[in-house]
Amino acid sequence: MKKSHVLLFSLLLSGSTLTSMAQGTVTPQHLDNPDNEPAPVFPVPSDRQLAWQETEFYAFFHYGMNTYTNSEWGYGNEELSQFAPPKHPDCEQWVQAAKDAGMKGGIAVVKHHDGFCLWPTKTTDHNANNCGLGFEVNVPKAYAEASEKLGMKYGFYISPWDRNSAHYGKDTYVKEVFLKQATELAQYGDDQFEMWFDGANGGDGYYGGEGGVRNIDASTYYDVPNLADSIHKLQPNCVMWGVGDEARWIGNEAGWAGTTNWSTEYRPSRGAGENGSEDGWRWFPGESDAKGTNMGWFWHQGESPRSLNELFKFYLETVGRNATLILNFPPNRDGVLPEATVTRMRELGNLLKERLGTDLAKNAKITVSETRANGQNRNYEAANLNDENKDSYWATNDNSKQATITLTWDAPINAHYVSLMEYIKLGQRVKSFTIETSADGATWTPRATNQCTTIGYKRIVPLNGSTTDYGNGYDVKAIRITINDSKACPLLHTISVY
Ligand code: FUL
Repeated sequence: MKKSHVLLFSLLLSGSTLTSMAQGTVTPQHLDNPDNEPAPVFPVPSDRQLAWQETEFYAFFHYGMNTYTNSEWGYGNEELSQFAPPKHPDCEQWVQAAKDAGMKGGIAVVKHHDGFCLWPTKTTDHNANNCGLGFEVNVPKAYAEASEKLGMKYGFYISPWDRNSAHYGKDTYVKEVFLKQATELAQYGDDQFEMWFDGANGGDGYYGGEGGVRNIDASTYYDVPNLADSIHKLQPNCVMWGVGDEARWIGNEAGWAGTTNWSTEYRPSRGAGENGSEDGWRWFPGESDAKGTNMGWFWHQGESPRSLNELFKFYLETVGRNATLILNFPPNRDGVLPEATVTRMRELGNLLKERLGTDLAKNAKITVSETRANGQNRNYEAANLNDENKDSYWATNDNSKQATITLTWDAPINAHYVSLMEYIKLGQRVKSFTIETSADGATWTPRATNQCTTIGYKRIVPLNGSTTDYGNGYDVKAIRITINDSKACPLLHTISVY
């Protein structure tokens, strides 16, 4: 900086300090930070990742050629005439069931590894519109329209691996087939929230009749930068899952994330991602994909939905552990979800409402050990924790990494769960916390010990430590949350008690 600039800068600085002194205000008046906002802890999520995370719980619908051939991975040589729905698949029924299950959206599979496409694509003849059905098949169109009508988020699964295409494994596949298909799909609806790019890449297949094994290097082959650009131009809020590298695979397909789960990561997309990495250099939040039924991803004769208790456990161990949950329910050969599935999904929605629908923290008085100094247009008070505004938050001053938050009720409440949400816009911070309950407001009992590490976007802690046994809850007058350690001053925007 030139000497004259330094002088001007210090004059400005002292000017502003003088102003605040003259006005007698106790609020720090930083030139560059009038609201006294905490500095971010990097990495932080993009706007797209933030909006995606709020989807929390959504459906997966595996439907396609496999539905009719009783398989999970078609080879790519299936006869087109095998695909035989009696009428256009009833996407609105799927989306309605997802809504009734308490989900906020869903992903429809429109091309699986067999390369069979469920829309009138220009890229291949291996598609549902060459099956002689007598009606047009356009699942992405019908699915996006149904979702928009019912106020649900939507997106599509398009398999990068294509066992039908003669081009697979060559450059022409990426340029002439895959990128074009993804771009075609990006035209459906105005606001897709996620595109699912599966990790299964290469192996044997029909490959236009040539057969054999084709291997690719997934980290370079799919030209992800170009793919991402093309999709984001049309769908700016669309997170590119998996191969697209904007959200990570939790890695077990069994409906659970670690009790410690960072949304930050330094490792690549593949493999176990249940915990993330505390020192990760990029924001790479976890999504858990799981089957809601007892057989495959696709529909099979004789399948049944998982028990309500199992599904609720999945929810607590994913959404309740800073991951999203994409739960699969396969439509059958009539292109509809079977009755038993629809019923179970509705039961799940009801159970979620019953157990996590009434937030008792709304009527609590909240006190905290420390409150960050107010800014001009922002305060960091405890009341922000139960004000239903996700953009207001409680914070401590910069140098405090520990704090306590106490909720008290005039009359005792019966509590099963405590839910905490960090203000992740400024990074994930909390490393360890404790929850205690008190029946009389004087003596305290620690709950769910050894589980309370990270928080992240959302953490739901069962007070009895169990994700399977609902129990009788605890009659309490007060609940105390102690943040024991944090990367920087902790920022929470919501506390809920159920
Ligand atoms: C896997 C695929 O190979 C399965 O068939 C299924 O689509 C699942 C969700 O992802 O990797």
